[in-house]
Amino acid sequence: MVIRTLCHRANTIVSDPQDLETEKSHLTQALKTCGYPQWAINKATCPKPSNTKPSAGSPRVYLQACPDGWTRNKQSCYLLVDTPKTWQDARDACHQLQADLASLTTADEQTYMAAQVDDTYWFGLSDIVAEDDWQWEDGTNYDPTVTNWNSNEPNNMNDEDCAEIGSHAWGWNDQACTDRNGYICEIQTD
Ligand SMILES: [Ca+2]
Ligand SMILES: [Ca+2]
Ligand SMILES: [Ca+2]
Repeated sequence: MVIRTLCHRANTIVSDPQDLETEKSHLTQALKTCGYPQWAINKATCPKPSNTKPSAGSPRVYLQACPDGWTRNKQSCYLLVDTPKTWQDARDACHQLQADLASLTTADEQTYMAAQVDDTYWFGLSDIVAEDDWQWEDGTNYDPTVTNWNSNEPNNMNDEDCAEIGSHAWGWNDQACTDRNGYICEIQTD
């Protein structure tokens, strides 16, 4: 920190050589006082004040945190949005956030989300393409033994093709895709 501060000062100094020599000896003395060994002072280089490209091959930093306002469970971040939208508009809204409607594909994920919701939300499951051929938005194969449908659902009453969570018992119901619900977006991390 001391080096950075002093380097910043050094970068901003425009003066004659004698002043610079005097400044250098002051700075060197200040660094010694702070406990920096001489070799560290000699090796210290000041970053250029202008933009400098990161060197090629520098290690990539993986951010483990979810975006602000999102919640994490295992390898996923979730956002519950209360603004009512049709299922397709909700899917588009998640895409705008670089996310997808949530695919609740495991028992753990289904239990987790059941505990999160206190209202009805769309998630990423539909049989829009072909009746009773349920498909997850993230491409996971639909396993009818790993679901959380409420009893007697999905019933396709009056042609319901989109899945909502949070209707009675916090389980799932198939609902008309043109109805308006809040929705759950998911970002998978790794
Ligand atoms: Ca998921
Ligand atoms: Ca259906
Ligand atoms: Ca239904």
